[in-house]
Order: sequence, then structure tokens, then C-alpha cells
Amino acid sequence: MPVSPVCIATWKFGLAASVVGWRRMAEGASALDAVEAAARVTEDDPSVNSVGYGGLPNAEGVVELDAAIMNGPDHAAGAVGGLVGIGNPLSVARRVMEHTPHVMLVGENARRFALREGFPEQDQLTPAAYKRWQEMQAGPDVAHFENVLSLQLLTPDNHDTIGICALDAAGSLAVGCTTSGMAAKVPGRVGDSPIIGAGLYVDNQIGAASATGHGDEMMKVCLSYRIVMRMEEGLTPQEACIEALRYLLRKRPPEHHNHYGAAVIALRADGEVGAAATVSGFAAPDRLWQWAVASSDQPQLREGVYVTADTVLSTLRI
Ligand code: SD4
Repeated sequence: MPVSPVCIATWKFGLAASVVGWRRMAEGASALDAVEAAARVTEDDPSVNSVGYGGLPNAEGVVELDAAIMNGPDHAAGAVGGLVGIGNPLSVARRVMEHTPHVMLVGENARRFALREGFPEQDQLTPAAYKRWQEMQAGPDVAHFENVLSLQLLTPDNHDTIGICALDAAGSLAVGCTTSGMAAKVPGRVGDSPIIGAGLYVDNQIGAASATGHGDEMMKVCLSYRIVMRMEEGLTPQEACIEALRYLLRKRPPEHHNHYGAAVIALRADGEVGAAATVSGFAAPDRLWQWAVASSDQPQLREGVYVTADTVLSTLRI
């Protein structure tokens, strides 16, 4: 039975991406193609300093990209970690999925694979990102890796990933996640975004989920997998997002809670959507958590439901 396409994405900048993804599906494209097309909007936008071209570099000034894509109908998945000097990492991840028997390629070999696949070499470091990175050097000494976490705390604009969930007219789901990861990360660090089950997960019979925020925390609880499994048990996408974040907060020692933020989106196989964010990390007045929904209704940004370990707030009032 034909269904009405839906495309959702993390963050304010996800609106333009989700609209492109939705339009593609309205024209007949698959959810997989929609996710890739949506990702490219953000990956190619140099003003988004946390995804693709224009992303902030690691502690040594090198932009390392992580991305993954997963297809609902056959559970196929592809991912790249620490990709340097190549644009559109989610498209490279799709090639890994479709042209190799493997799921994930990393570092120099991921780069060589992309070149063999015909992706052009392109420095992902923009002058603006380099300038921002230089300004960071004036803060805690990023050359000392023990300071990387505190640097992340001091600069809340230094990380935001786009996660995209899509449902096409044929009822197929797909999910993608693409990021430059934490700014000033330890070189070689791979976050949750390209890890199946952590940054993204989809089951065509149930739904899709994706995460953004402090990957080093979120990947410890397989956050996206948990959301999909909770939906399988009957929770709504909204309830599943809340439950998964509270699980994360329960499992990690409270003294860590102020050190990170986590936010998630979910799309159920019938088109129902939900999202939630932790108060910590995303609670600055100028940094309210927003996510994008594109469907046959007017595309819109929505504010997330916020959770702490003990409370659920329908909106955040500072
Ligand atoms: C990471 N989850 O590399 C990504 C970063 C992110 O909001 O989403 N920040 O850990």
C-alpha cells in the first residue's frame, strides 16, 4: 500500500536537507536515494562546521569525516571512519555497502577506496574552519589530548551531526548519519556516527533512528539500536527516544552528565516521528535542540523534548 513519504533530520540545518530528501521521494525516489541526496546538502554546505566540507578539524588540524548509511528492506549497511581529503562521505559509505562485501572502511584505506570509486580528492578544510581551529588553539592546549574533552565543553558550537531518517512511498525506510565529529578530537578517533546501532539503525518492519551529540558516550549504550528495539516493543517514536536517553543517563555516572549532550530522532514504519535531547550539552539559550520534519505537510523545525535522568520536559525554559 503506498504511503506518504517522510524525511526527518537532526538540527536546524537539517531542514534544508530533509526538504530535499522528501522532495526526491515525492518524485518517486527510494528512501536510500533520499537519504544520500539529503546528506549531500549538508555535507556540501561550508557554513555547517560539523559536517563534510567546512567541518572543524581534529587536534592536528586535519578534517576527518565519519559517515554511514543503512537500508531498511535488506539491512544492508556501509560506513567510513576517519576519511580525509574526500567529500560526501555518506556517498562513499554507500559505495562500501554496494561495492564491497564489508560494512566499514577506515582511514587511508577508506580514502584509497573512494579514489578508486572515482571520488575526487578535495581538501575538506575551509579557511573559516581553519580560522576557528586556530582560535581554539588560544584556549586549552589542544595538543594535549587530555584537554580535548574540556575543549569540547568550552566550545558548544564545535560539534553537530546530521542524522537523516526517510520513509518512501513504497514503505521502505533508510537512515544515514554524516559528520566531521568532535572538533579537536584525537586524530584517528571515530565516534558513534558511522557505527551501526550507535549513530543510526533501521529495521524496515519497525522504524529508523539516528543520534547526534557526544558520540563517545552515546556509543556505549548502542543508542539508535535501543530506540528501534523499544519501538518494536510498542513505544511510540517519542517515547522510545525519551526512554533511550534516560537509559544513557542512568548507565553513565551522574558526574559525567554535564559533560555532554545527546539528541535523537526516530521515524516509525508508519510515518510517526519523535525526538528528544538531554538538557545537558544542548541547554544554552542560543542552542536549543531543534530537528526537522519534511512530509506532505509544511516542512517544519520542531523543538525537542528534553530529558534529564529524573525528569522529562516538554519544552525547555531557561
Ligand atoms: C561524534 N556524534 O562524532 C558525533 C558528533 C555530534 O553533535 O553529533 N555532535 O561524536
